[in-house]
Amino acid sequence: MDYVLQKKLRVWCSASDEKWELGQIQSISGDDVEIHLVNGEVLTLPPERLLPANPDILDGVDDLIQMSYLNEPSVLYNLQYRYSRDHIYTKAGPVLIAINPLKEVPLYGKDLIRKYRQKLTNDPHVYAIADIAFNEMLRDGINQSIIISGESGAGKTETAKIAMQYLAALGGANGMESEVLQTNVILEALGNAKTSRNDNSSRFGKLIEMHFSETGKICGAKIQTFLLVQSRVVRRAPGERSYHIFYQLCSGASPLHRKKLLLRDANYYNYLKQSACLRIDGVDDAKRFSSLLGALDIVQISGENQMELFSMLAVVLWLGNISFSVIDNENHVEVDSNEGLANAAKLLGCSVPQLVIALSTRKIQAGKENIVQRLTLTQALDARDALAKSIYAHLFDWIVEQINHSLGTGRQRTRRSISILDIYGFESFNKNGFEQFCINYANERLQQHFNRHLFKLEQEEYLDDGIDWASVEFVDNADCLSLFEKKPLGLLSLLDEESTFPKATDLSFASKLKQHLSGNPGFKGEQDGAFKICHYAGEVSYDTTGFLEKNRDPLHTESIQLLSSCKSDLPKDFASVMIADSQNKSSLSRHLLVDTQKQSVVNKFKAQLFKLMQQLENTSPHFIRCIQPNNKQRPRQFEHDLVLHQLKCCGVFEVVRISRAGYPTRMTHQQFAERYGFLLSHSVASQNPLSISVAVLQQFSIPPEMYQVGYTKLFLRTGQVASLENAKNRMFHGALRIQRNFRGLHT
Ligand code: AOV
Ligand code: MG
Repeated sequence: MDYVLQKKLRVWCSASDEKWELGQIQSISGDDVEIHLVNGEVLTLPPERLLPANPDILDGVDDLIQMSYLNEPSVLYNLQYRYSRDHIYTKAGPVLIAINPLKEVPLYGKDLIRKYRQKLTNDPHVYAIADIAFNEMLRDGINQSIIISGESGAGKTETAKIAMQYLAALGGANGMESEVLQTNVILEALGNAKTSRNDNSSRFGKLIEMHFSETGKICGAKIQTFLLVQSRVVRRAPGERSYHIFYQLCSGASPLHRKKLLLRDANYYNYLKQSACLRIDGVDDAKRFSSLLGALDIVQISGENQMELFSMLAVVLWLGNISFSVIDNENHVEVDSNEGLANAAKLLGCSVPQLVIALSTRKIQAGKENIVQRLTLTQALDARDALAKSIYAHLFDWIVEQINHSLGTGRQRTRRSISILDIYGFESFNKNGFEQFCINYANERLQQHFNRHLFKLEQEEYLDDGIDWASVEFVDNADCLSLFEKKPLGLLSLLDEESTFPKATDLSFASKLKQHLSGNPGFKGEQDGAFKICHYAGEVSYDTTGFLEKNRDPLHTESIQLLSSCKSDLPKDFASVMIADSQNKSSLSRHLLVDTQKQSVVNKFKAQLFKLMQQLENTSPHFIRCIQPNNKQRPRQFEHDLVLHQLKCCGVFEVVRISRAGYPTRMTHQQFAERYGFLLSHSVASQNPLSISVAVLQQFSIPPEMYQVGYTKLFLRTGQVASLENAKNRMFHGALRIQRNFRGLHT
């Protein structure tokens, strides 16, 4: 206990386990402490039910490292105190905590941007983080990154946009800034959707790299995306929606567009109406569509390309309306000749019979001959859905490519860049499938990067330089990552292996996991093909249904042939990408007889994540942690347990502990001696930088607990450089005054 129980001490008391209340100690007798609560109640509790509260002068401090007591109720109270006053941002040492306000807050706009730029305010803010990144980039010529993490719905995407707005305001000059900002409108239309946790949930990961000129003007940008969730296009939970763009197109397209695209209302399409949710409260899809058109123009996507984009979306919608009839008792089907079929063929630029063949038959090699086999109902539905998903996924990649083309062509690449990372947040629903498995794996990787920078590297630097440092423990998620990535017996390898067996099923996959991973404390095999993983952010139970199919992501040769024979350009382009992909073959498909040979989905995703991590490692990182205040997406509701859980999972308490005990300023002895050595009033016997540094510290009476002298560097606590800089300035000014006086005498 680092405090003494005494009369009048402000304390947090927990009479029950759920709730902490603030009070003041009135009397202590033996093990009974009498406390007067703020609400007037009087309680008598044993000391172990009490924790010290911070003095009220510290209420609502803007950096948690300033708190005298860093216990859970104190931190929560401080955050809630600020949140209820719309101060949604708080620092936790080097990390910015952002609690989602779930309503408009008066914290943004030109005036505030100017204030942060001119350093007229010190309030924690995304603007302040972006400002630091911007200055460091220009000053040190080092690429920077702003890494935004948090659970689904916590506010990452909004935060990313706020950071981009700030950088665009600083670096705006030639219209490039509005192009960069408008990419958000396009990508959100195609890659975001309403889920049960967030009406605008990102279903893909994004890294946007903004490039600046020597004078700090934006001169280009590059967007990289990660694994878009495809299954949503054809299926999702009730009450959720497919990608925004479908609803926007259906309600906002002009009569001319509607005619050209053979378009109907959203509720006409099976793919859209099946989850019984066509609208989002407070969102006008038609209006959003006109913003989308504006954005496409600003980003210089040509009218022709826009039309191609829309017609591919219409193809996807019409594909969903294609139906099949069973024609024999083996469940073989033929394609119904309906409007869906005719319209999909027309928009694709292929003939109806070509589409029928692709959706209802498959060529099988028997000996030296090819036999054409009819598909069963399930196979045909899968083939149809696979085609729709694949067209959508390729369309998404294609639009990103178009955007990158306009953001980057002809403009010089610089070494001055700021990358902003916004991926899908950690998810735990009642039912979790392959998508959550991938999303949560990505979040584990990101958490590892966070741990590495804030805990490992930070502490290693102290130890390497031989300074006195009591290590702060933190929850390392390396074990969970290894559960995923270990070879050959990790989750990803086992999934890939099982995916190569044509006869394997989701259940055989589940039992394989049980067989090989049951000894792992982070894994638990469950009933009915389910399994649990102990993630850094909590336990999640996954249902293996669909895992193998989604990992193989098969698109039949027939479908690829269909696309390459289409008259429209885009399907042909997609087919060539698919063929190129399949040449990049992996072990996955060598055993699969009919489908394209390509890398498995998790394999590709893992490679993307590794590349991303490598890119981030080459930047100087700035971290923002978004926090979801409640599960209802409602403003002003601050649920203690939920917030506390998120703070604990991401290690906020440890970050604060380390930075409080730490020495944020580091300079090599050489640098320090060069910068401050001339302040010495007497000469030092040895001219080596270390001796000079120590002499400077002594001359300015920097207390010994404020610094540590390492083998190569000097480590200083917060505030110490400022006092040295003051001394330096005073000396400069003094020298100037003397010089001026001296000149005065001679003129
Ligand atoms: P996410 O990106 O973290 O979730 P979003 O950034 O989409 O979460 O935020 C969810 C919603 O919270 C937004 O649509 C806004 O309504 C609201 N919101 C977030 N930040 C702010 C803010 N600073 N001011 C006002 N409202 C805000 V996910 O993509 O689901 O992981 O996958
Ligand atoms: Mg998002």
